[in-house]
Amino acid sequence: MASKPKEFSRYTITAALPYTNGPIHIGHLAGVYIPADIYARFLRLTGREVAFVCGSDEHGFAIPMKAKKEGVTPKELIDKYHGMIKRSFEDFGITFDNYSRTSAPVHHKTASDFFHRMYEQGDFVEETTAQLYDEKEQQFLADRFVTGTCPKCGFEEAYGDQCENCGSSLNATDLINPKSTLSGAKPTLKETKHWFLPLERYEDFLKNWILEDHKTDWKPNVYGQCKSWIDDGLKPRAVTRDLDWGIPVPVKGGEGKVLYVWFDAPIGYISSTKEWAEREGKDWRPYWQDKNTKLVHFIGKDNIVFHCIIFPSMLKAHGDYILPENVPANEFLNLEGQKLSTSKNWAVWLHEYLEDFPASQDVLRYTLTANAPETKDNDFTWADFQARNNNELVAIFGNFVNRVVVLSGKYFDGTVPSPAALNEEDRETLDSMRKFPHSITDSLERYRFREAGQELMNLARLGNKYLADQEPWKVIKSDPSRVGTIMHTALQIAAALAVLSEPFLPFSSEKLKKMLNFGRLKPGLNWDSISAMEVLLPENHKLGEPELLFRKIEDKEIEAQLEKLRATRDANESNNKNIMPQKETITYEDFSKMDMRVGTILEAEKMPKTKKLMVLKVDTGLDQRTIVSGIAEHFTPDEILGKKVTVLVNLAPRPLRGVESQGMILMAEDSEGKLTFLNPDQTEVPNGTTIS
Ligand code: B3M
Ligand code: ZN
Repeated sequence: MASKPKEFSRYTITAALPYTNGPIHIGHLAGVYIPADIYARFLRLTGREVAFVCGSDEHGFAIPMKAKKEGVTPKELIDKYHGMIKRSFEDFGITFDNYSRTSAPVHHKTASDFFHRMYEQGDFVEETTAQLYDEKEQQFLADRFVTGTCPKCGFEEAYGDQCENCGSSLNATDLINPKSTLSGAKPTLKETKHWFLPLERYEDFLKNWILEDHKTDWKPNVYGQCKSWIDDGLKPRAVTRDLDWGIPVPVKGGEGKVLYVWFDAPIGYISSTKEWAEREGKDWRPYWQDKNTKLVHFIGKDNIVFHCIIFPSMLKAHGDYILPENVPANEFLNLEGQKLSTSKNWAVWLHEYLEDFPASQDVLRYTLTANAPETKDNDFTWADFQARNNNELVAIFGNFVNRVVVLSGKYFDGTVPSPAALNEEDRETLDSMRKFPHSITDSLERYRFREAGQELMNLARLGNKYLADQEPWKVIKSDPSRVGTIMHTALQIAAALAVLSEPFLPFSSEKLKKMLNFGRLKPGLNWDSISAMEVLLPENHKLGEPELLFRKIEDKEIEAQLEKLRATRDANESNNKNIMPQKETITYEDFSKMDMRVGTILEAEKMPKTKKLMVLKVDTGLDQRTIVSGIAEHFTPDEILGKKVTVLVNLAPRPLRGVESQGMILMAEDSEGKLTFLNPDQTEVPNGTTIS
């Protein structure tokens, strides 16, 4: 049993603010919102004071880009998806105390005041630097407006602010071979002034607060990413952008600039709390400024750096705020072995799920909890979804509850019978039941939701096995009094299930409470009742009507889902046939500057700790040189030894993960991302032969 966690006066639970550039899918639920909701419900059920806040993230480059793609204004886009997302959360029983939005005036004010306070304190460094600029679009390029090769891992579609492959947080000028996502053009550099958060100032604080204080209680995947980020060296981060969509920079010289979306968005948790407190007639400050408040951020792994390094540094700099006690980030969920993708429509959208499986939110909640990517990326398959439903929810949980209520109706006219004389087995079963609140609490307080969900199912297994062993349907003829004891015992387990299932299966828990007529119980039952009270459902308590909690999911329903995904994959494949648009015209002079030679690969080895990079030794005819190439996921070293290749030899050398790469091997990449070498088809062409 883990040591008793520190008791707090109140709990502020936040869940990552979803971008309003699309609907939400099962990956969002699994990664962030179901664990956060389970935790918030559990805290409330155990008598804690909770503020569970979230809202739509409506700024940043992603919004105007998507609006342009959909041919609407950014305002129309955010209104459409804010409503859709809010409804999906309500449909799935995600019990936010407040779901706000960062376009709300309360947020603009809160974020502006926050920036202003830091500005007045001298927490920013003002700097005029050369930033990437798209001459054609007359637009500065940062964040999603620019992609290029990540300097940390070689991933070639890293964004200007973040590499989704290795999670690194980047400045756009860090990218190698940057390309404007607006026009495809190669950016130029243009001077512009921005305000930077000098993260290096917070290195000692972060090393103490994370690497020492949270060494044991933060999840290894979170701690590890923070540690490597700190070890890599903290650098200033621009907290403003040249963009007209967002919160205007509230200081002199900020005209035409807005707060960086990742500066304002986390402050959205505070704004949402303010909005809620105002509505409830409460003071918001204790939820963010009282050391006896436990602050927990629920996020996905791509948000770790922003929630563990950048936002805490902002909170520390501001000076009035507490810091998160934990940030139990989940890894990513895949779908049928492939990465979930909004742009490729490779997802199970929540609104579509409910059309195909009406009133089955709990089946998805249960499956996504059972398979949550808590420590590593995990895979959602429709086969597993069907198995979890049919073999666990129907065959164990539902079967047990149905037998208890139907048999109590049949043998005892729908009332709780007298327990008569409990035997050893009855007592042992009830003693086991009374341990479940502790074991589930222990898992939840360590953010082990998969473990907690399976423990809940173990309670249903206990009831199911007890009934199967006692066989009341056989004993009823010979010893009805014994059956009374059996059903009385089974009903206590059903009542425990009704209470303990609420965080995980809120809709089924509600139905079960109705079947057991919880409304007539005085006093009502709560989490602690189960181990504290001798009897949960007293003798002669009138039960409600039985109803099925879960139904069997047929193969044809699963086949229909798989068919839908096959159709999506086919559509993507045909779309992907589209050839990349031609880049902007260049002059012969531009081309003639490139010096391409025939070369031969002499040595090849995978670069340790990276997925994509391979270190090659190439004979270019001019010399033998080292070239780092992002081909490790496509070829093995043995496959390419001795291969004739085309080498761009006069590309400026650049460091890739500490190895200097002196040139580039030219490759063709098809729409599936498959690479092939561009090499002379005559092998006797000597190394050093120029290609023009
Ligand atoms: N809007 C969601 C994401 O990166 C981002 C979270 C903000 S939480 C303050 O997918
Ligand atoms: Zn990277």
